[in-house]
Amino acid sequence: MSFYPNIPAIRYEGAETNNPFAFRWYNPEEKIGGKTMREQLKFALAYWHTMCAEGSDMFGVGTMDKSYGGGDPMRQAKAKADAAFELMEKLSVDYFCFHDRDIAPEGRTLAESNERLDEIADYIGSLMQKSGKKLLWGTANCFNHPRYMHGAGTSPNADVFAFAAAQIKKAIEVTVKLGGSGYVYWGGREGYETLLNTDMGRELDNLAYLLQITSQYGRKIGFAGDYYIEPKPKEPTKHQYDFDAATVCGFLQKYGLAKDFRLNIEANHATLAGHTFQHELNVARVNGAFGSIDANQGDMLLGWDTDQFPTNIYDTTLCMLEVIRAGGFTNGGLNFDAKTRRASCTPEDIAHAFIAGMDAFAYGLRMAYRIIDDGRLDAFVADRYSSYESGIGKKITARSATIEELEAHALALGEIPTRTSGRQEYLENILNRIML
Ligand code: XUL
Ligand code: CO
Repeated sequence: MSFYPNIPAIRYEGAETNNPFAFRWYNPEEKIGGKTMREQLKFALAYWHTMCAEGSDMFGVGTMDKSYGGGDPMRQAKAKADAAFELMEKLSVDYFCFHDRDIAPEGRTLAESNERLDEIADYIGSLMQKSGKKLLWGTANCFNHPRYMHGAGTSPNADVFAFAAAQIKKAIEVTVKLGGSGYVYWGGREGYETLLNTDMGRELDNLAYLLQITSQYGRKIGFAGDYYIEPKPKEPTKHQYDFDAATVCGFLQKYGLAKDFRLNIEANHATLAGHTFQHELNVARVNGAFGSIDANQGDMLLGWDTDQFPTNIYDTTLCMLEVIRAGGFTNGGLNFDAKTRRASCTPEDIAHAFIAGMDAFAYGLRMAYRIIDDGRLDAFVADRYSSYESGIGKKITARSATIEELEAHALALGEIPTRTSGRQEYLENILNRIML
């Protein structure tokens, strides 16, 4: 039985094709930079958007049917899994990501929720075995239920903290059972609405403790992948502690978590924080914390997380340039944390959305290698810092310059004689010439 009878298997047909159900840039088996595009890009389907979200917003109910034949919630959960695997197969998407509550409905108690989760995880495990699809990462939904309204790890209520720890423990167990290569922590309620009722120091210490005990437990049961924090500055709370990549890197270092945790950078979260996607990836990379990507894009005219499928080829190009410079994905990948618009309400719209996102990243990957092969941007940057390769600059680079020496050097100069151009517009021309 097919859930998507109108979606054919999507194949690469090249840039000239007019077939809307074909890839123009994503050619899974084509080698680029020594690896296939499939290996380079590691696309993943986000269960919560693609399989669960029905298009509701603050002003209206859902517009899409995600009931998979309806009936008993556990029957529905299995049908949803069947549908997910059909979709991944047709779209050539090799990985998926989920929250515990996306794949199995929450029960009346934690014990019942755990039982349901085990049953569905086993079912998904059998589908994985048949299809070869893999789990990129798992996570726990510690933000939807009213018990988490004041936070999970940052709740003022110790019972809630314990509940969150238990829920994460189980989600890590399921991730390990399904061979996941990552586990994500997204602190959707880990922040505050007002400082008038908030002990920020205690909340941050508690949040770190939650990450410490749950991540250590994961190592104990054999999780060898990466833990990720996913920065986001706001929404749903007014202020979230995992504000942006730089904030999270400082937090990880302060609490001794840096060796186990990396960052899952989401494009739309970057722009919400007032940064570019490229900036957040760069911060992660220079801190040795680059891990994985939630691939989407926001709307520059809106101040919230619209989670659109990515189509901006400048962003995908500069993103893939960062990924290549970080050494490529190891345990991470490109998870489409993205949804079709509320009015794009048919299953075919899902196919068009994935094709757009996958082609945009495939194009970005091709362009990133073109930029590297062209070499002009790299050469410009190397030349811009060349004064650090000789004389006093070399001593600064070696950290052997004394303050007295630097002062003597500056006094002898009297003033900096030349004004050197940063040549931004020249470089932007180069970028366009390479891309167009
Ligand atoms: C929310 C968001 C989450 C995380 C996983 O903005 O990005 O879906 O990716 O909890
Ligand atoms: Co995300």
